[in-house]
This record gives sequence, C-alpha cells and structure tokens, in this order.
Amino acid sequence: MATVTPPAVSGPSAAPAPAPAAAPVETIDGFQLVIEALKLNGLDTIYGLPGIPITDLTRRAQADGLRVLAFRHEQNAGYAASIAGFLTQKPGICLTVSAPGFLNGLNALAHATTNCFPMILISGSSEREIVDLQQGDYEEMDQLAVAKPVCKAAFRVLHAEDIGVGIARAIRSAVSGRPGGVYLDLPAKLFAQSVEAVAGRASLIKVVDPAPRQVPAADAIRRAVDLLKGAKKPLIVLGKGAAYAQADADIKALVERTGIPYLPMSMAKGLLPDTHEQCASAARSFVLPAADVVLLIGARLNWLLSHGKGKTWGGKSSKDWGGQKFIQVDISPIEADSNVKIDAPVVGDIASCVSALLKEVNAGWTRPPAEWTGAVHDKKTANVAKMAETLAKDPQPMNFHSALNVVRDIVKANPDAMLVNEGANALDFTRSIVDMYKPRKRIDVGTWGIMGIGMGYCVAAAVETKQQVIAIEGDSAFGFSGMEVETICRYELPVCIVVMNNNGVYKGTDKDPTGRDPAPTVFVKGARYDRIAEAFGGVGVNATTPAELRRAMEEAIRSRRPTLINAVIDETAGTESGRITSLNPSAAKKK
Ligand SMILES: Cc1ncc(C[n+]2csc(CCOP(=O)(O)OP(=O)(O)O)c2C)c(N)n1
Ligand SMILES: [Mg+2]
Repeated sequence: MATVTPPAVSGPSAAPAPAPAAAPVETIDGFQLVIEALKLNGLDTIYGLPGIPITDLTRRAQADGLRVLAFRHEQNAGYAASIAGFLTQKPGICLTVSAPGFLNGLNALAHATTNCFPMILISGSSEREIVDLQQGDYEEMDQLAVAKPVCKAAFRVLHAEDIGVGIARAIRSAVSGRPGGVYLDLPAKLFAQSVEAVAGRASLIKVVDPAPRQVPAADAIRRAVDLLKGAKKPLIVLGKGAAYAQADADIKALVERTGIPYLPMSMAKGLLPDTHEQCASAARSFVLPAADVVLLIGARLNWLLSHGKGKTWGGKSSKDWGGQKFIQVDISPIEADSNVKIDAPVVGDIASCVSALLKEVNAGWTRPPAEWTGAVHDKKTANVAKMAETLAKDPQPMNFHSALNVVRDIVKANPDAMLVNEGANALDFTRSIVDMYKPRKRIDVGTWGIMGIGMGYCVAAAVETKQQVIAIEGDSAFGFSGMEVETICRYELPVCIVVMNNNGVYKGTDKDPTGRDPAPTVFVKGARYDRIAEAFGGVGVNATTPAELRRAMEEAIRSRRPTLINAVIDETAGTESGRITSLNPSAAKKK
C-alpha cells in the first residue's frame, strides 16, 4: 500500500520544538477502489481484454482474488458478460481499453440492452481535456456520448472519491426494473489518483436491494385472471424474461394448475421440460392462430412473435389482428400496446406477478375445455410422429436432422449441460429438435438473431455454472468468435463445440454467376474446423456419420476436455435464412 507523509507544519516561533514524527497516512488508488467496489457488491468475475489504461486493473484484480477471463476480442468478452448477467441476475462485467476496444465491446452492450440482460461495460478512456478539445490523444474518443444511444444508462467517474457512487449507480441501472446494458467510463487519470485509504474505503457503497421487487396491483391481477377464466382456447407464452426471473417453481405451478397449453420462446425452453404434456411447441402454428386469450409472461410481442398479428395469429393479411385478447406480464409499464392492444397489462417483476396470479388460481378454477386441450394434443402428437420419422433416417451424407438426433439424445442424457446455439439452419433445427429439460440451459442468438455470441457464451456458461457446455454452431456463425477456442483451451473449460459444417451460410452450393469468385455465401469446401482445437491443445474430431458424432460427444462429456467436432453436413440440406425466409426482401417479393 502506498503511503504519503503529510508536509510538516511550520510553527510561528523562531526555534520550534522538534515536531513529533507524523504517522504516515495510508492511501488507496483508483485501481484498488474499483476492485474493492466490485468485490463489495459480489461482482467477482471480469470478462475482458487488457491494454492501456486497464492492464494493471486486470493484473491487480486477479491478484486480489477476482476471476479475470482474458479474451482474444472484446466483442466475445462482452457477450460473455451479457450472458453471465442473464444467468446470475448480477451485472456481467466486461472490461476494455479505450476507443477501439470500447467499440469492440459496444456491440455486446447493445445486445445486452436489447435482450434485457444486466451488464456493465467498463472501458478505460483517454485524457478528457485532450479528448474534448479533439487534440488527437492516444485512442481519442468521446466514449460516453457514443455509448449512450445503445445502453440503458451511461456514467463517467472523474474523481477517485466518486468510484463507489459510480459503480453503485451502474449496478442499480443494470439490474433494476427492466435489466440492460450500462456503460461506465473510467479515464486513465482516475486509476492513478490516490485518496486517504479510510475515507476512500468509506466512500464505497454496498448496494442494498439492487433490483427491488415490483409488486403488481391487485386490480390488474384480477382483471387478468377474469379474462383468462372466460377463455375457451387459452394459451401461455413464456419468454426469456420468465427464464431470467428464476421463479421456476411458481411458473411451473401456474402452468400446471391452470392446465393451459404453453409455448416457450427459445431461451424459455426447459422452464418446464419440453416433453411436458402441456407443451405446445410442436403445435406452434396451430395454437397461435387458434388461441382466444394469450397470457404473455416475460415475452414481448416483437418480430419473434410476429408482432402479435398477421397470418401467424390468424389475421387475414400480414398486418391484421387475429382477434386474440392479450394479458401481458412485464416489468416495463410501457411495453403494453407496443404492437397490438393489451387487454390486461400486469406490471411488475415476473416473480411477484406470477406469485400473485397463482394465488388467484385456486379451488374455483376450471381447466380449459377438453375440446381445446385435446385438439392441441392431437396436433402435437401428429407433428412429433412426423418428426420422429425424419429423425430416424440415416442419409449419406449426414444432414441436420440425423446429426441433431444425436445431440437430442446427448442433451437428454445430460440435462444439466448448457446448450449454446447459433447459426440459421443450425439454430432453427436445433431449437425444434433438441428438447430442453431444465431452466436457463439453452442460450442463443436472442432478440436480434445475432451471429457471434457462440464462444463468448461458452466461456461464461462454463465459468458461471461449472457445467458441461455443448455448443451447436453453424460454420458461418462459428467464424465470428472462433479464435476464442484458444481462450476455452487456455482456461481448460468443459466445452464441446459442434460445428455443423455445410460449407457456408445456409448452404454450400451457391455459385458466382460470372464464374470469377466464390459466391458470397460459401466457404472453403471440406474445411477442417476440428484442427483449430488441436492447434491449442484441445481435442479435434472430424465426424462424417451420426455414430462418429455420438462417440465424439460422449467422449468430450466424459473427459470434460475442450473439444471441437467438425460435423460434416450435406451442403444442400439447409434452406435460405433458415426459418425466417419471409424476412428476406427478394423472397418476400417472390410471394
Ligand atoms: C452479426 C451478424 N451478421 C450477419 C448476420 C446474418 N446471418 C444470419 S444467419 C448467418 C449465418 C448462417 O450460416 P451458418 O451459421 O453456417 O448456419 P447454417 O444455416 O448454414 O446452418 C448470417 C451471416 C447475423 N445474423 N448477425
Ligand atoms: Mg452453414
């Protein structure tokens, strides 16, 4: 610990008595205050990438007992932090250098905000006086201004004595209400500032109740339950907000006590096992247009639910309302009516809202008409049988279905494993074929359908849950974060990556009509992604059959060693844009 000796005070007399030796005053610097503020609030893991001015912050944080995961690119560190926030309800911390490092992390910050994941991007920044006069400092950028439009809140700390307040504000902003991304700007000069240690430590804040419960109003609950009681064809939609809430037992009880069929959104899969008799996933295109009252729990009516209208919901044309009445449980009071009329908004945190709804669903409750639940059941059984037939085939070369049939078995045998998933076909087929059995095990491209979350999510999933991680990656998707295989190997994380290698984006068959270049959607044919793992001491396996894939995955899980399996998939097997072909302008025009 650095110490400074206070200047001797000179007395008025000509021959003063020798002053008693002043005790040195213990001081604390900005680096240490940041570290202690994080620790005080239970934030013990940093996902980042070192460099000026935060290199020593990473070193000293590690020396002080924090876990510091150093990445090869800040975007991946940022995605890791964002999903750590989703999994733990504590803000995930991403730490970057100034301008370019900050910008690399910004994508993940925007992603966290869009997906309602609590995250704090902490970036070092250059000298304010020079930045503001635009005098050309090293990595000069007004980062605070750049961050603001894509995050929930942004703060800058200029004085060491304000670090406690800065971090407290960042934590509250990230986790309270609707969670999101927060930017915290820490200029280089801050880290070297020293203050008196006792006062410095006293200025730190341990945040009390960072995400206060928001209890719904009794009349809102009554309105919602009355609407649900009158329904002939009710449906529950569970979103990733429901998964985030960690109110698993109450959500399961609400679904089971009401007897209403439910549809889990992608990251809500496993809140109840996908094999649950009330799960309507396999009858999605039947239940959405047919339902008369829909209870949305932590699910927004964005594009992923076709904005609550149009043909998906039984509307006559793409913009027409399908006639459903909606109950929407959401923490944000302005979410209701964002796309269609919400007849019964229930505003509050999901746990409090579900618990309040559950209290109303008591002895007098009648389950939905058997005509409805029977129809859903029949539709689902028929679709499941059709899928089983497809999965039983063993085509040469292997296709998405025969490969994912293996993954489906492996996940069933390892229900605690985390499943990371990105790609187009590799995403859509995995979502529909691979059943999930436990809450918050499936993490994927989220609200934006973003490519690049893969390896960052793998690192955070392994670090935060200590469980085996299985990543099902399109070959294009994998490319966005592939260098982090080194990170996974370096930290010896139990991650098994399966690259569904169909030689390209959607398919590997496109040709440049002029014959000059490869088509924009294709990659090197027969690429051996497995060799990337071998370069870093991990296990690489090339799998051309379901049997080889099964053996490799089983061995990866048994050994818990970093493993990359190159699963060779028929390059003609995919469809353009996977399941969202209709959003493709040329495809939409063709309709
Ligand atoms: C950051 C980002 N860039 C580009 C896209 C557009 N995009 C959607 S899916 C995809 C890749 C699909 O190919 P692949 O991962 O190989 O999956 P496949 O369909 O071949 O299984 C791309 C580039 C995106 N979603 N996100
Ligand atoms: Mg592909």
